Amino acid sequence: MHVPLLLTTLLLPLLTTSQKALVYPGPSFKSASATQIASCDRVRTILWDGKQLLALCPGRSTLGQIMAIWEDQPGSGNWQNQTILTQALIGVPGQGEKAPEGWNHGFAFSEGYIYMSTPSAVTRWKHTPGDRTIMSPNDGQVVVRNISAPRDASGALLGSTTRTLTFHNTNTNHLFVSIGNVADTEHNPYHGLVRWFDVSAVPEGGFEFYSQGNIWSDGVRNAVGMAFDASGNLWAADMASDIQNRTVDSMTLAQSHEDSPLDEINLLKKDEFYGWPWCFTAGGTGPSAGKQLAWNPTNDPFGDAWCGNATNNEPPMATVPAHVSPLSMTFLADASGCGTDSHSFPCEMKGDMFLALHGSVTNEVPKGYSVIRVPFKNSLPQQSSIETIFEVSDLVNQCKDEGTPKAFTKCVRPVGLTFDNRGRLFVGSDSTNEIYMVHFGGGGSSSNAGAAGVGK
Ligand SMILES: *[C@@H]1O[C@H](CO)[C@@H](O)[C@H](O)[C@H]1NC(C)=O
Ligand SMILES: *[C@@H]1O[C@H](CO)[C@@H](O)[C@H](O)[C@H]1NC(C)=O
Ligand SMILES: *[C@@H]1O[C@H](CO)[C@@H](O)[C@H](O)[C@H]1NC(C)=O
Ligand SMILES: *[C@@H]1O[C@H](CO)[C@@H](O)[C@H](O)[C@H]1NC(C)=O
Ligand SMILES: [Ca+2]
Repeated sequence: MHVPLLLTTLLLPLLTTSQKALVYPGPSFKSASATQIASCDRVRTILWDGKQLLALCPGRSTLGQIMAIWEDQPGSGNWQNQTILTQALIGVPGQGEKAPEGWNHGFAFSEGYIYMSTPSAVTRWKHTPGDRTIMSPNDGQVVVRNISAPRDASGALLGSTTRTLTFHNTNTNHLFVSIGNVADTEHNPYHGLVRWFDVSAVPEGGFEFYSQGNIWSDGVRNAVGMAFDASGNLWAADMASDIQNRTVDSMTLAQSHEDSPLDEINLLKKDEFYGWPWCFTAGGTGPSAGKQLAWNPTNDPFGDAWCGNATNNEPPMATVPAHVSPLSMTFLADASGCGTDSHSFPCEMKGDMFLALHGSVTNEVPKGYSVIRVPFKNSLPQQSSIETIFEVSDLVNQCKDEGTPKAFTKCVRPVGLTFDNRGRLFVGSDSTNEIYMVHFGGGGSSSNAGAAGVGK
């Protein structure tokens, strides 16, 4: 089932004299172009509230912020911005006084509230589309509390700490919260799953995550990119384990790590199990490629036969290469305004999934560092038609992190992803603090729209 991602040829950015070169090498495109519209400290998630963009920027040390970004006239290209909420780091009683938490990724808007998550809680603030009034940090209401966020003896958080938030497309009070793993080997009721809450009636002090959250899907190792499609199906991009404790197709752990295990695009069905911590999707080109295998084939009953049986372990609907880290997912929806003008993504892409791949940090040859389109047909992803929309140019020569030899983190690392209502795609890069507008049909250029220089 695994077909390698089709990579586009690298195109160097074409700069006209009126455009400034980007501080970091800009992305290149197959059939789109991009403009930097704002900068925001460690931007992670971007959403469209119906009238403007909102960016969640956790910051690097002290203050997280929510930034509103809008055009003075729709389509003018004259971008404005305003920070509407800031958050100091929060000490969690009994846990996090030493290493306090802040917003780190989860961000959603529904029914008059914006929702943000920390590793331990989900909190909401009232918000009206287009409103840019500065809000008080004290006006937040806790919606979900006591999400299991274990810490080591020094107080540092263990395991996956993002809690992705998304709302059902029609049941707009149904909040879905994804929590990743702590250990790669242990199954427990607190981690590696998606729970949901009806936030039309929030109990005093918020829902207790474990006892008052409804399980939607289990065995999902670390679903950070997560979104509903227009048919009401919940999709999640699951980052597979970095460990590989077995030989696959005669290759040892070290030999197969480059291509295996694959990161997964899963259709999350109610009450289904997705394999963590026992199963993974083999990559590579050998006879096992695309198969569901067990990390430990002698771990009765969770061996290869168990993992390969879809009654026990739902296989992914599509895959992306090993370790690329799909951190954000969005769809070109009816409300996304395809075909509005010559910059819009075309309507033949309506219903398609777009994924931000943050990029690998353990592969010899870096992979990801791009935004891809996953075409959908009859409500299902079409593996063989996956294409790159936006990718870092000259990654290998210019983007290497000297301290971490397998990380290529000095350039753009796509993480936030949303469409507006004019068919334009917006991409946030947490490594460079940049927010890009990607419009279709430009043909391989990128520019800086005069936003403040980026820094690291
Ligand atoms: C906010 O917008 C103004 C006007 O376009 C621009 O000069 C400034 O750099 C922007 N600031 C950020 C943080 O993006
Ligand atoms: C918080 O969750 C843990 C499990 O992670 C549970 O044991 C504990 O009772 C919960 N605490 C409260 C106050 O609900
Ligand atoms: C790895 O394999 C060994 C023996 O084959 C087993 O003891 C261990 O639990 C396995 N680890 C995982 C993560 O499955
Ligand atoms: C798959 O698992 C189910 C449930 O354990 C079992 O009933 C079924 O026979 C299995 N299918 C195969 C092909 O082994
Ligand atoms: Ca799986």
